Amino acid sequence: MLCKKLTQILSVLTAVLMLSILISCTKEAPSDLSGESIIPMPVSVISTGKYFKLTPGTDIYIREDSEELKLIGQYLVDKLKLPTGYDVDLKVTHTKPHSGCFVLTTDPSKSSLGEEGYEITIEKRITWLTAAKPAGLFRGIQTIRQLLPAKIEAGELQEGPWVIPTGTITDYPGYSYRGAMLDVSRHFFGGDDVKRFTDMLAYYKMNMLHLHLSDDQGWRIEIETWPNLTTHGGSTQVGGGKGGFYSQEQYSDIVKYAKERYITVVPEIDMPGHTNAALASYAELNCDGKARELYTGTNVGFSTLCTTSEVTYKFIDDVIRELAALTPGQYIHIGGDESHVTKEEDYIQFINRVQDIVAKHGKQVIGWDEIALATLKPGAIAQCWSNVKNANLAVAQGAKILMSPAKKAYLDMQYDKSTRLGLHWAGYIEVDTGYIWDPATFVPGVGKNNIAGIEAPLWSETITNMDEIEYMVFPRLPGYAEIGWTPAASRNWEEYKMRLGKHGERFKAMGIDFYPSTRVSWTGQE
Ligand code: TNX
Repeated sequence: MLCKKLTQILSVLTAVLMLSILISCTKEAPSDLSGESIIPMPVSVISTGKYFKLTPGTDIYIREDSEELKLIGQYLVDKLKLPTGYDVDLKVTHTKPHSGCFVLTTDPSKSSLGEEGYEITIEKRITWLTAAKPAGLFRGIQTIRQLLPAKIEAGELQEGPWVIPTGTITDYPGYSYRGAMLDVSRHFFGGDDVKRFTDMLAYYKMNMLHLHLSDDQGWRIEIETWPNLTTHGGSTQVGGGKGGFYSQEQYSDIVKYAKERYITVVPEIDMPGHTNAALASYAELNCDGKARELYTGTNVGFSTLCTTSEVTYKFIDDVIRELAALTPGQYIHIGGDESHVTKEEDYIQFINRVQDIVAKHGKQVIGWDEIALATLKPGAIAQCWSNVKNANLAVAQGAKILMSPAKKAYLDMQYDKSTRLGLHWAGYIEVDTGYIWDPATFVPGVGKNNIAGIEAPLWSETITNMDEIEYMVFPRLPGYAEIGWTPAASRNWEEYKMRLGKHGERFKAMGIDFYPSTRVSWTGQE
C-alpha cells in the first residue's frame, strides 16, 4: 500500500521534473528569429522555428585566403572567444564545416545586396553569412552579435548556453551615408575614446565618423607645414583645460581602426568662421595681421579667416593637402557654418575657392547648409542642420543633402529639463522625439533621392569625458542608425521601443553609461 503511494508520488515528481526541464529548455532556446531585437531592424527576417547552438568546438570558416576576410573572421573570433570561453579558431578552408560553426563567404552573384548588404541563414548545425562585399560580412557580424545573448558583450567569461533561433535574414541599408559626428575641438578626446565611439557606431551598422577637428577653442590635427596650429592652437579647450591634438600618426591609427570596421572618417576643418584657434596660432591669417588670444568660452560666430588675403588660401591648400593624404575616404568637410563676421560676398567667394582646393586634392566637399549660398561643385554635399532654405538651395543646384536637423538629430541636445549635460537651443530631444521623423519628408522639397543619408552630431561644449559622451549618445544613437538603415515603412516607435528596451542589457554588458529614459522599459534593469 505504502509502496504504491510512494510510486505514485515518485511518478508525479518525475513528471513535474520532466516538465520543468522541458520548460527551462524552451526558455534557454529561443526559436523565433523574427522576435529577436535587432537594431537596425533588418529588411527581412524569416523564422524556421529551431535553434543553432555554439559548442566548445565552434570555429569560424572563411572560404578565401585574403587578408581582408581574415581580419573580418578574426573580429568575430575575438567577439566570441572570451565570453564563451570556447577555443574558437579561424579556419581558411573549403572543407565541410562541423556542427556549431559560422561560415563567412563573399559571393559576387549576390550583387543585389549592394556594398553593405548581407544574408544570414541560420540552420540547426551551421550559420551561413554571405555578402557580395566584405563590408556586408562585417555588417552581418553585428547582427550575429545581437542575436546572441547580451552577455556576449561582456569582457569576461560568461555562462552559456549560446543559442540563436534558426531562419534567414536578408538585409541592406536604405541610405549610403549613416554616421555620427564627434566634436573633438571644444573638448579634446584621445584616440582610445574615439575608437570606443567608433565601436559603438559599428555595432549599429553606421558607416561614417565625422570628426570636427578644428574650431575656435582648439585645433586638433597636426599639420606639418603649420606646426603652431597644434602646439599653440591645440593647447587648450572650453573651460581652460589642457586640450590636446592628434599627431598625424595617431590620426592615421584612428582612420585605420575605423576602416577595419568599414567606417569612413570624414575630417572637418571648419572655416572661414569657427577659426579662432588658427587665428591665435598665426598672425598672418588675420586681416589686421594681429594674432588673436586663445579662446576657452562657448560663444560662436565671432571669428573669421581673412578671406581676401592670398596667405589664407596658401594656408588652406597646405592643410587640405596634408589632410587629404591622411584620408582614404572621398570627403573633406569644410564647415562653413555661422560665419557671422564674414561679409556674405566674401563668404561666397571663399567657399567657391575652397571647393576648388578640395577638388584639386582629389576629394569631395561636405559643408554645413550655409555653403549652399555659394556655387556648389558637382558631388558637393550640404549638411542640413538648421536652415531649410539652404537645403532647398542646395537641391536646386543638384547637390545631395546630409540630414542632421538640430531639433531631431543633435546628440548634444538635452533629453529634458533635468539633463545635467548638453544644451537646449534647438529643443529637448527625448529618445522618442529623436526617433520619430523621416529624413525623406522632413524638409519640403527634399526627398529620398536628394538625400545622401543621416548624421547625428555630438557637439562638446558641455561634454568632457567618455562617460558623458556615452550618456548623450545612448540610447539615442541606435535610433539614428535605424532611421538611416531601415525602410521608413518598417519603422514604428511603439515597436522600436520594445527592441531598444532589450538593448539596455547590451549597453550594460558593454559598460556603457546610458540615459535610462522612462519612455522605454529597460529589460534586465533592477
Ligand atoms: C551650432 S551646428 C553649431 C556648433 C555648436 C552647436 C551646439 C553648427 C553647424 N554649428 O558650433 O557647437 O550649435 O549645439
